[in-house]
Amino acid sequence: MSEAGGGRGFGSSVPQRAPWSLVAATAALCLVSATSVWTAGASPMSREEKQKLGNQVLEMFDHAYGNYMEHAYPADELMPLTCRGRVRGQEPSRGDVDDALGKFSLTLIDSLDTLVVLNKTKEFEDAVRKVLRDVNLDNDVVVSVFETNIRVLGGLLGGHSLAIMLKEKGEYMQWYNDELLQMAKQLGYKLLPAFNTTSGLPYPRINLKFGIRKPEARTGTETDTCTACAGTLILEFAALSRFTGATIFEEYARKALDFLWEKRQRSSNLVGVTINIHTGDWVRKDSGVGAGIDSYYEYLLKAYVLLGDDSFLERFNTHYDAIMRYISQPPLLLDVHIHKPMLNARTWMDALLAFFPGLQVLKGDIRPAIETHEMLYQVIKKHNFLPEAFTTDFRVHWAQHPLRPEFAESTYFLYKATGDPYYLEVGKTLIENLNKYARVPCGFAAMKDVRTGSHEDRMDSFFLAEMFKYLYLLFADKEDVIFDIEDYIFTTEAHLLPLWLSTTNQRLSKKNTTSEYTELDDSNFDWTCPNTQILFPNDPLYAQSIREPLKNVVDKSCPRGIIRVREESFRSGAKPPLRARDFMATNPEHLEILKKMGVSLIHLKDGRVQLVQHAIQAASSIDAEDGLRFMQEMIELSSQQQKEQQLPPRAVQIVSHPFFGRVVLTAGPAQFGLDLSKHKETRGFVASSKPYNGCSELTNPEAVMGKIALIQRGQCMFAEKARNIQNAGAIGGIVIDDNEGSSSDTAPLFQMAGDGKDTDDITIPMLFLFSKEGSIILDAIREYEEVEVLLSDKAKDRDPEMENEEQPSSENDSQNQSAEQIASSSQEVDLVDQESPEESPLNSHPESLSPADTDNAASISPSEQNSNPTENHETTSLDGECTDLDNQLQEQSETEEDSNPNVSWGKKVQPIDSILADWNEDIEAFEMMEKDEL
Ligand code: DMJ
Repeated sequence: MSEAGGGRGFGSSVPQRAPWSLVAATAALCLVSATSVWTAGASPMSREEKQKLGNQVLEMFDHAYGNYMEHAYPADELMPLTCRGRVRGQEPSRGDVDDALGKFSLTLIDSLDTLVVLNKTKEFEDAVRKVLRDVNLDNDVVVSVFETNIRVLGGLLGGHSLAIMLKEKGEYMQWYNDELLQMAKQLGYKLLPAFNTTSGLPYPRINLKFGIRKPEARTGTETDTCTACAGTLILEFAALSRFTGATIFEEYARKALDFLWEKRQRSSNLVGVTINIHTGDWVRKDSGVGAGIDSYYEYLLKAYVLLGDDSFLERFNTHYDAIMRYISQPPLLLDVHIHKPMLNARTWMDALLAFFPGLQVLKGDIRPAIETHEMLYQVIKKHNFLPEAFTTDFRVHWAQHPLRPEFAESTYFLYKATGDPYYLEVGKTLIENLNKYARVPCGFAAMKDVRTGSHEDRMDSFFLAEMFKYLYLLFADKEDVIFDIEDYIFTTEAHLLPLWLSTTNQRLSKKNTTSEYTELDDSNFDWTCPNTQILFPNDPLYAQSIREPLKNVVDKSCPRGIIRVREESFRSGAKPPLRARDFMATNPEHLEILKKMGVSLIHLKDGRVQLVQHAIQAASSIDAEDGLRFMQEMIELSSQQQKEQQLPPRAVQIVSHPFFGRVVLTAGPAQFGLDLSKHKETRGFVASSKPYNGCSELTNPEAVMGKIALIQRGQCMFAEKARNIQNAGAIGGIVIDDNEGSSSDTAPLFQMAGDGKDTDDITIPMLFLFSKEGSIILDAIREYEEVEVLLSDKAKDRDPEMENEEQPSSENDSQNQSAEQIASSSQEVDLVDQESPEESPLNSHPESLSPADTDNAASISPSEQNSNPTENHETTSLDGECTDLDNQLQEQSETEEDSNPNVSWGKKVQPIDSILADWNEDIEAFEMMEKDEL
């Protein structure tokens, strides 16, 4: 795809200028800029190098956008492994994730303003015409109000904002007459029925054609929504009101925000993750800055920037103060309970919180931003991407990574604030990893599992809306962008809204907003911008000096979670409370502590031990609180162990032309045969066995000899199939599911069980592919005959020699063509549908967790009783550094609390009846967290 647009972009030669500049989108707030010239630390990056990287971003965007337009449009998203469009209803449902898809060409709309930022003005003009011609906003489909707002309404408004900017410049978009804005208004009206609740909080979903509640709508029965879902509307809705003069949108979004503010937990000033839209009760009382809450905070601060309304800044500052007091445990950000904010609600963090350092830059709080960003970067260096969730000791909790842009966003803002070339190097790593691990012939595929490097057939629209903008802008100088980015604010989906809206159609300014600000003591709030001389005290090594102590925080972390420990313990020299992971049922001292905490041990008939806690039996309220935490840890540990006892997924990587290792499929392991985690991977060409089910002696041994045999699932035991192909001389086997349409995207990991007998005779590796992944290999054979794959526990780096064989000029063409052919032939796969009752998904590990209905209870199996559970965990090196880190955190905690008299709230001794009153809510909240999905 050719680059267009006014001769700008990285190809043009412009004089070198200092890379540090003002923080985009902070014009109305704090202009945090690095004022001193960079003289030390990370070496400065030359203009040429930055141009090279910028051009690489452009090429990557072309690869993603070009493949979407060629193979998926007008569908909502591209499926980059099968190279076709994702059309809702035509693919197996993925649950809530699909609520973003409204049959409105989502990716095209989400990409509109990215085209302009990347100087693809001609393509933008074409894209706008396509939106106006093809997009229908009146489909009978139930969509998420939040996603539709940030991606579609935001996309249309961002497109409109840049269309009028271009029109004014006089070269492009001269024909444009606010058509995108009219569409945005139409969509705005379609979303309004969602606000028809007594609280003013919107329903989470709406039918684009029938709205809410009508029988045809198939929605409107929900009672809960997430805080971010209700609190991330004001930028788009206010922009719509101010662009059009129709005040109703801003009014509704303000009401929802007012209600959330009213409902904040008054003593902690935190909000929960989900709220009942009718009663306003918090449904989930855990609180963090990631999933479920993230952009609520973002929009409070940015609403102040865009609308100039002090009330939003005041609210933001109040919440920020609470976040920094309770949730921030630098470099970690850990969820807590809103009503017991000194109590951690989790021992893991989610990837969405990676936006927070960027928001802290906007707020002007650079130090914690640098710290958290550095910690996240080290997690990325360890796993190539940020896993959806990772533990406090930086192990993978949820291994997916859907190419989220939050970390790139924070990197961009930190670079703008510090001018430190270190952040350019970070960006370079992100680019390299995307190309190395996520790039496939037909786009970029989400990571199914960052540990194996396997892919998911998914390229979310936010990848185009956000990732490419932030990466491009990171390396761009002012001259590389056709307009002044600092005249705009980024929405949470990185859509651009002009700051001049703050002075347009201001009919709903502060005086109309429900307010109770007089009750707040705002004496501690910054109403002025931080002085950059204080932030960067003439020290070009400022950012580096903050990063330095955290250099090895991930590699050298203890294999234990870092949990806030009440500082009373430190002060009094008392022993820290007993941790679930340290507990041994045979240790009399531990049993004594349990008793003090009100926890009793019940020996069940089947040999398991059940723990039950009655807070009222605890020696004191502090012991009761310790007991509660112990039980929560035990529940979490137990479910973690369950997960870890299952075999991890494996990878099938297609290494022959034209894939060159770029397509990695998630494969299920077998409980027999060669263990790929212990042995070298197996590489070989694939051949179908005859009979295809592999249930009898093969009739084509010459075809499978020395190869990896493909066998269909069903009709006999997996072990029998393995023996038959092994006898025919196969070096490995791949069993392909016979349930048409099954996919690792929607089904849980499948493990192949043995046949209940000794399977030591099976020495070849066996892997399982669901039908969709299997058909990718079958189609490749049809197309290329010789298909070589690699079976392993982790995808191998792309073979550089193979890569070199490619002709860069024809790369996209040939790849796209082959992928298209694969896609079309995939429709022809005709696997016989057979029953395979003997092969049910394995669950050989009985549930070891059985919370009782009314009590806080957990069970442990006998085998776990005497062992320290951490021994089963994947651990990182344990040495003196661990103690240092703990001490560091401990010291921090002490210093923070010493210097902050307000923190005594957290130390308050809670009366036992108040603990009891919270009891059931805690259990409920915890159980919901367990089920929680991003
Ligand atoms: C985007 O759609 C938005 O940034 C949203 O606020 C949450 N995160 C996704 C991408 O990860």
